[in-house]
Order: sequence, then structure tokens, then C-alpha cells
Amino acid sequence: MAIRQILTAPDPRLKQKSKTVDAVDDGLRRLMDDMLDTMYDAPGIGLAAVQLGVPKRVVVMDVSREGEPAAPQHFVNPEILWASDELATYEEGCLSVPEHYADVARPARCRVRFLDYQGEIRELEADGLMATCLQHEIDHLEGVLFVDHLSTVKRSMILRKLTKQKRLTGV
Ligand code: GNR
Ligand code: NI
Repeated sequence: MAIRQILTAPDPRLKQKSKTVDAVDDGLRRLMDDMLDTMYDAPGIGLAAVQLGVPKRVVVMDVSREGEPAAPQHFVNPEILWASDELATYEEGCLSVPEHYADVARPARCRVRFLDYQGEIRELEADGLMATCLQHEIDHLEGVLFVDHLSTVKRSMILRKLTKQKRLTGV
């Protein structure tokens, strides 16, 4: 169990397309454990492996509410099987786009197929924050950030501020 460093935009490693995982083994489970440690420490409600610089199709998530028991979830090779025509708008943030938030409209519900922590195939239908978060994470696997859903003007402004911030802090 370890907390790892989260990459922040603009970083070319966040734009790479993550590779399909061919086996859920102890090494992959160690990566997922580290991802959850890092996500809870941040804190965030989801994390894709590529945010730690590991371009594998692996996502962890916990959308339980404060005061509820922790509910960590693992998604290996997640695929969207179906998405609703109806959209829902959430104010999104991203651990790789620190301190910037913006409304993004996405399908309100989606059905996903994935492998779980044990490598068992599963399907799940999500709505609400879970549906938004799953789509946000699956975007990461394609090298897409929530700012890519914004207008060019808004995206450029956020990326310019992040670049400036990096120059100041030297990270
Ligand atoms: O912690 C996070 N919160 C969040 C809020 C609204 C929509 C998506 C998210 S995901 C984000 C963590 C993150 O960057 N995952 O990739
Ligand atoms: Ni993110």
C-alpha cells in the first residue's frame, strides 16, 4: 500500500491511450490498492491508472457519501455497453486539473462491463454521480480530460493557469 504522485495537466502522459489489461494478477491488485490509497489521500472519488503514469485500463472509484461506510470499486477494462440519450450536468473536477471546476453534460445513465478485483466479469448500470464519474474515468483511458469537453476558450484559460502554476512551483 502506497500513495503515489498524481500527474497534472498539461502533461503529455495524460494524453496517451491506455492499454487493455490481459490478466488480473497480484501485481495488478497491488496497483489498484495503491490507486485507492492515492485517491483517498487526495481526496477524490475516482482515479484512472494513467493519472499515476501507468497507461493500463484500470479505474478505481468510491462514490459513497460522507459518513457512510467506504465502498471501493475496481474496474479493469471497463467498456460502456449503453448510454442514455438523456444527459445530466455535473460540476466536474479532476485530480489532474487541480483547483478548476466546470459543468460538463454527459449521458445521465450508462451500462458498463468490466473485470472486478478478482478478475471476474461483471456488468453494472449506473446513474447519478456514479455514471458521471465512470464516464470521466473511461475518458482518462482514452487520454481525454474533462476540460476537453469545454469550449476552446475555457480549456485554454485553465491550461494556461496550470502551466503558470507549474512554473511557480517547479513541479
Ligand atoms: O474526485 C473527483 N471528483 C469528480 C467530481 C465530478 C466529476 C468527476 C469527478 S472525478 C474526480 C477524481 C478524478 O480526477 N478522477 O479521474
Ligand atoms: Ni480525473
